[in-house]
Amino acid sequence: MDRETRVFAESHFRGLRGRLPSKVCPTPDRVDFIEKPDSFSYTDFFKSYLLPNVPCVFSSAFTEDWGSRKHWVTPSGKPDFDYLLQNYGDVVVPVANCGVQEYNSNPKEHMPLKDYISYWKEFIQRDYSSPRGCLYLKDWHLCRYSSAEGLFTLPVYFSSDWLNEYWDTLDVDDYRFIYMGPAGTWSPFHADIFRSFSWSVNICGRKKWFFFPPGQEEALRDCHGGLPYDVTAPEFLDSHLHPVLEVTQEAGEMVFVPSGWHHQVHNLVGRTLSPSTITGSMAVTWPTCGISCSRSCVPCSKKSASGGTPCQTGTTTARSS
Ligand SMILES: O=C(O)CCC(=O)C(=O)O
Ligand SMILES: [Fe+2]
Repeated sequence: MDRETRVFAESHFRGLRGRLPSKVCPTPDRVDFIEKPDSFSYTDFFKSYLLPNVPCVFSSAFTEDWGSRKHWVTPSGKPDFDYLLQNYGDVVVPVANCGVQEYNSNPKEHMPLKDYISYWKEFIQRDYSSPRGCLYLKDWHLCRYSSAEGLFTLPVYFSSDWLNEYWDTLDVDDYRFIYMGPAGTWSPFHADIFRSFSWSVNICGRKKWFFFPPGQEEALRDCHGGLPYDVTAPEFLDSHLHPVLEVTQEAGEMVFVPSGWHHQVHNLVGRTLSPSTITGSMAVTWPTCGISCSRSCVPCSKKSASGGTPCQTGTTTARSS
């Protein structure tokens, strides 16, 4: 955290005198798109997105120098299977079957990356279908077992990452994941682990994100209190009952997922390949911000659940996509 942000944060939290903010959490009706790295500082991010706990999308200019965007992608914007095979072919990766629901997730198996890429090629040849189902390589801890030198650069906005710093110190685990899969692969409705913030860069392809502000998930529970598995089912995507923020993420773009926001993610274009790193902060102010925001959003969701006026209606996008 730089000095300007620290001074701002200290004064902000001193002003709260240990209380949670009483103001209702502002739920945005659109997701901001940040175009230029040069004119967007850490303080800008802290004040406009991290502290209010709202999502935003960074343009591909923010990840222009990433080695993965150069080496993992062919000149025509597709995953470079040859490069991936040469460098990681024998690495064993976790693979989920998107076509099978197991509680609110999917069953997982493990296989060498070369087997997954064979499946993927065959899936494309068979016009995006396979008797093996729709397999999604997810939660691959590439940084833990291989050198990720030069592939990714930690964006300054997420440089305070207490979750990974903690696990790195113990040398037990990490929360830096790679996702890869053909069109049709998707991640069911969830909120990120330990109420952390997260960010996700799309290396190639296109992703569709559905975001629900903290507390809004209460309106989606079934009669047993269970959360949905798939919010794209017709009963959930009625934007009058369940306000949802929809974001289309293009290649190179980076999505900031605030704490406690439930989301569901679909890979749209032929192939998608993206690393996703879950971040937190060493600064004690971060968790405080997340908790206060989610609490104050709860009354909104109760209103919409009972059929009253929702906090916000309609589906919005980062841009005019
Ligand atoms: O890309 C995906 O399938 C899921 C990503 C996600 O949930 C995340 O980055 O938090
Ligand atoms: Fe997530």
